[in-house]
Amino acid sequence: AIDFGMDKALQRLGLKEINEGTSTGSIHFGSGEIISSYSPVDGSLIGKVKTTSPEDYEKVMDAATSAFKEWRLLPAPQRGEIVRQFGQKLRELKEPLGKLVSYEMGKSYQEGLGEVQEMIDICDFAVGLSRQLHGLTMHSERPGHRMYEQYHPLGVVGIISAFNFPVAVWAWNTALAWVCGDACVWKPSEKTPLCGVACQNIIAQVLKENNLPEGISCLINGDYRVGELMTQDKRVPLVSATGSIRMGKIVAQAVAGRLGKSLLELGGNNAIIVTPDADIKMTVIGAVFGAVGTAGQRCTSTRRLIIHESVYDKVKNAITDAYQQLRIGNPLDENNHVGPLIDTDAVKMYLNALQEAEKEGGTILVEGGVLQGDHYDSGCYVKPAIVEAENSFQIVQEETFAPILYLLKYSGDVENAIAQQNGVVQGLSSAIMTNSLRDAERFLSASGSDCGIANVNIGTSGAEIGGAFGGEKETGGGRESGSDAWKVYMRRQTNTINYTTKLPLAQGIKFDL
Ligand code: UN1
Repeated sequence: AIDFGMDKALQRLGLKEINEGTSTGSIHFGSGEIISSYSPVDGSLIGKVKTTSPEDYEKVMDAATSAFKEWRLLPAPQRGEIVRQFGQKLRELKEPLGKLVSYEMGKSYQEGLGEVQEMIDICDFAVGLSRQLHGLTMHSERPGHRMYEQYHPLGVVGIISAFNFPVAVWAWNTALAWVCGDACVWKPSEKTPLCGVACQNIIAQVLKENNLPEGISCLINGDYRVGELMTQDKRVPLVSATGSIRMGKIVAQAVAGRLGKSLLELGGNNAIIVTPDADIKMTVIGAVFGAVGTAGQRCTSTRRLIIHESVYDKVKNAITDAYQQLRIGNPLDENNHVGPLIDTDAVKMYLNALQEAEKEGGTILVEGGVLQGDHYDSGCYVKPAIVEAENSFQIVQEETFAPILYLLKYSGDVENAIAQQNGVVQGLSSAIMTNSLRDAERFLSASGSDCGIANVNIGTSGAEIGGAFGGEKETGGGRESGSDAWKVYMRRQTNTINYTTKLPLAQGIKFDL
């Protein structure tokens, strides 16, 4: 076996003790049952993490609430300085952390590094933002009055993240929330708990070096029951959750039940429309990376290709040819394009989806299947598949977190393609491959794509951190990362100040005593 340097990486991330299943005694480590983290790469045990019991959770919340009281008083640019230092540490640890992401989650090492790069980028963004948490000034209708609005820190923010981006999605949320003055409590996926511990170790070090309480960043571990402690907790004004639509509906209802705020980033069913004059080479690269990258486990993965009938065969042949070149195997080996799925449950869902697609009348163009043999011991390696299907198939309407690409056909106008692309319950990412200005603009218009992300001549995945990230409909409506997504992590206050000796009332109301 090739040595990919995992031991050294784990050591650099401070995961040695965890490896032996012991607790470091730090506030974020629980006393509950133990989760063992097995790598989907080779099936071996990477480490064990203790989960957070309800009693541990109380301690974490005490730490977070008292840290918040201190943190919110630090000027925002000074909070930015802490985030800058965190970003610096991430630069130093990019390789080991990227490797751990790859090993614990199964995405390619390049994508693991890319994920850490997203963390670094959002830190830089947050540092700049720390001097730009602007409100507006307005003109009061009353003489001698000044009116403006300001943004204040919100409180303790809960973050629930998914296995597929085990570190970046946390960073999108927490880096912004930190400069906004919030303390954060993070529940990573129970499928990637070591990524959570590694990140906590890094920020804990930065906070310690700056004599700040570790409660500014807390980690809780476990399954949905641990998440529920947060969604039902009035001390958590905002819960940001990434995951399935099913999970999102449960979180949203629990949080709304106590009139808290939730930021939801749920499933996608992303399509690329291919018009008659599309650049076929670009289409193939965009579609293949979108469909098989991260083994189809991004919420922005390309699941559907909606191809004009005039170029259908040409695109179909080019894509099926490209699939023959794909190398599936250990994601730490940079020669491979496609790594494993997260676990054998995911493999079952993948197989089930292929079966359903065939049952509904789909035609398999590129055969799927589970790989067997020496290098595929974990049982999580599957072949990326392509199925000719109809948008109306139940299985096409669903998000299957696996490398299955459905080819759909449209005829006539681009409106017909847009109708298919919008004809699902999800609304995250979308794209059009075209050289027609008219088709591109129609796709982007008010009657075009109904998704939170709409790209022209780019695939559906690989969004940059500078834009707001999220989607409409059952994707949940939340926006994270760039643009003005920071506003959700703060409370807004409108202030009117009277600097006269009279008290005129608004709307010209007379009230003489
Ligand atoms: C996710 O899959 O939850 O657009 C996030 C992308 C990434 C983020 C995906 N930047 O592919």
